[in-house]
Amino acid sequence: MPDRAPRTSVATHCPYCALQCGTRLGHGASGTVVEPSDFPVNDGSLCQKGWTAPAVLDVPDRLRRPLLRGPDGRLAPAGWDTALDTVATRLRRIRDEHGPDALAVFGGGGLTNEKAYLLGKFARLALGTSQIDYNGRFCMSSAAAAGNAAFGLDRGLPFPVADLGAADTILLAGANPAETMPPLMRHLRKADLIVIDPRRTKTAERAALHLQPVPGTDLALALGLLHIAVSDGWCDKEYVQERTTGFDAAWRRAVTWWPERVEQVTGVPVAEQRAAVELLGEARRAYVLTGRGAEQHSKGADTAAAFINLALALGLPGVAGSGYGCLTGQGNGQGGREHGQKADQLPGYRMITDPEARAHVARVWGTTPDALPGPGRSAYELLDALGTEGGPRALLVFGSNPLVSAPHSARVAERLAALDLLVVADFVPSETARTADVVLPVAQWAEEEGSLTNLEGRVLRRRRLLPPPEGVRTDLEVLHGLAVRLGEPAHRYPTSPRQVFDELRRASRGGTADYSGITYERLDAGEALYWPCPERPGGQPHPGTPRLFLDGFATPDGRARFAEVDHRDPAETPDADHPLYATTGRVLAHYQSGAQTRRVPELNDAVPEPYVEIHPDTAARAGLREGGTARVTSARGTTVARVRLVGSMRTDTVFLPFHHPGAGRANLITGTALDPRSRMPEFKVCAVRIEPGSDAP
Ligand SMILES: Nc1nc2c(c(=O)[nH]1)N[C@H]1C(S)=C(S)[C@@H](COP(=O)(O)OP(=O)(O)OC[C@H]3O[C@@H](n4cnc5c(=O)[nH]c(N)nc54)[C@H](O)[C@@H]3O)O[C@H]1N2
Ligand SMILES: Nc1nc2c(c(=O)[nH]1)N[C@H]1C(S)=C(S)[C@@H](COP(=O)(O)OP(=O)(O)OC[C@H]3O[C@@H](n4cnc5c(=O)[nH]c(N)nc54)[C@H](O)[C@@H]3O)O[C@H]1N2
Ligand code: SF4
Ligand SMILES: [Mo]
Repeated sequence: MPDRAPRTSVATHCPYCALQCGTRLGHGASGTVVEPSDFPVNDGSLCQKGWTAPAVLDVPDRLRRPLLRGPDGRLAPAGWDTALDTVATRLRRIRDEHGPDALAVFGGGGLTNEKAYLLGKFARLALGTSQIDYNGRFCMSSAAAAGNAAFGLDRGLPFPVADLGAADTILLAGANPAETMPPLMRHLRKADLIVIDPRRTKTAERAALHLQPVPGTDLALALGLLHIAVSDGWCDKEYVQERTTGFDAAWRRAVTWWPERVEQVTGVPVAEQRAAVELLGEARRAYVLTGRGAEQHSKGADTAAAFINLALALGLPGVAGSGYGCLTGQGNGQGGREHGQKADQLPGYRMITDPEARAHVARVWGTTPDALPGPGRSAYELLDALGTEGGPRALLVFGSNPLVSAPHSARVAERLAALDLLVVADFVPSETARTADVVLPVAQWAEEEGSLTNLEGRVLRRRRLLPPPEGVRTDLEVLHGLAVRLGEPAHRYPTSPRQVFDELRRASRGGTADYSGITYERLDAGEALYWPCPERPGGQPHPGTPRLFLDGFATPDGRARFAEVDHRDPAETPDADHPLYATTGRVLAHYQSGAQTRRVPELNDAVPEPYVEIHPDTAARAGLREGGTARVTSARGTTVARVRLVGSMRTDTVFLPFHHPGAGRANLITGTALDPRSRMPEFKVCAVRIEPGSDAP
């Protein structure tokens, strides 16, 4: 197969975050080498993770053969036929005994568009289950819910990243791009930044104004900023009149959030609230952007909506040079939420409950609408139900490491252990893979073709430099192999990414995220294509849509909707037993559950163990010293971390990165309260106590 021959160099993109920095991969003396390309989002730069990404291709414990857990309880190598036959036989047996919803799938926002699409199809048709969701639920779901409600469509940034470069003011609510997307900072150099973060992050250090609220109080703060914008005359009345609906109802809530009340709840001084609104109001071009700090709450959707309300009152969304956006996180966090691996969705960002959507997708899949299951459980609810009465008894994981990254990890570990069958496809023995009954070794980014959609909604090609190591298959090949063994026709599960993409285009046609006009040929010719990009049979090809909403929003009447939202407390607030807030997040050197970056020596050396940031006074009261060990305990459990004294921390708050496994997992303490609209867990706030520990973390 010529398609499999190694190439000397390829233009592709970084395997990690949603910025999808452009790279060129080639062969060097000691293996694969990477350099940045002049792609507009990274403009010739990469972060430390991007530079070291090739190291993951050759990690010493790379999975190269399927593993089966034997009668002795150990994982042992097996051939592919044996592994896939075993999985298919056990899936059939469980389905015969307990019905199709006893089989479940957990996907990931790092999967290519093709994989996400085929995984959704595999779950609904080959397994016949409604029980599929993915880690994007932990990531983008709150902003997505708010964006869909306000604008009729959810595309993280409805404008290209480079547009930010011309802004006068940018408000970043709960985002730390200086560590999570460093090359993005190049586009933020000109603007005055307003950063809302309980911590003085590297991003906050570069801000004109840093608002440092109590964790979990952004909703009150956003209502307060709207209050000031309207009372102090910064509201764009003409825009509100012509381009929006629902202002009065939203204002009825915000009117009660006068600045002094907001200061009491959030801790942000009135003068700073006013200064923020002035910076935004005076700007000719301004943006409001949200990150996980504002969104990963049991009121994350309402909080994102409150920031959208503020942006609407200032007349920003749908105006060239200004806007609202959310910073999507994972490599394919955008595409991953469009092609049907979410419990309530079908390809094209269609809703699984919509009869027309079901009819369209059933046609493309060569089946009838009643053959398609309905909506399933959301990610945490799915994990929580594993092995329970009426819950799934088998789980297939593609592209996630929930044992480290899901909330309340002790509970998740217990549920995974209660399964009759756990199958994990991965290229490294992640913590979750190590507990599996069957581990399937798959190809990595530089070893396969595909496409991803970055945080701007731009569709990108991932290209193959090398063949996968001997014994390793692609995710598409794995899905094909399982589907056929489950009795599906082989042609329904193509293993060629191009063929899957062509089917995805048809499935997305007419949907919100319409890819039908995008082809590998157009992408390979260097066209910059942002969805929606419908096919125009016979006519000029559609140019794609870099900027959405300029002529109107994607709602039936073309107007954006203000949301009627009000503040509420987090599910947990400090009390006598647990007197501090804990919040969690990321550091530059590690990615997510750390399954990949902990295996790269340079990254692991940068942050080799879990730590907790604590204000020196708070630490002293608890008897903790710099470099010592802290036990951090919530109502769910205890995690162990190295103490870092940070003078700029709030004295009522501690911070833990969530990249480490074992006893140092931050998710041993996080809670399971879910946002009622998005089903997002409250990763960003829980109540804890801290005390000295004896063991090193
Ligand atoms: N280095 C690195 N980069 C990454 C990733 C990674 O794992 N590592 N992951 C990628 C992914 S999937 C994602 S989703 C993005 C996430 O990117 P970000 O949203 O930038 O990342 P986080 O660190 O989770 O959260 C951002 C900030 O929220 C703050 N925060 C905590 N609680 C609150 C609160 O109640 N209110 C407010 N306003 N802020 C709060 C934290 O202090 C933190 O600095 O990063 C992407 N890029
Ligand atoms: N406390 C706390 N917890 C959090 C968060 C937080 O801020 N605080 N953030 C949440 C967020 S935003 C996210 S996105 C999640 C992410 O957390 P996870 O879902 O655990 O994400 P990763 O660590 O990227 O796990 C991806 C796994 O899949 C593998 N993998 C990568 N690419 C592929 C592929 O193409 N195919 C297959 N088969 N495997 C692949 C990797 O090797 C890795 O083992 O964590 C969430 N958890
Ligand atoms: S910012 Fe994101 S995409 Fe760019 S090099 Fe770093 S991890 Fe990769
Ligand atoms: Mo994420």
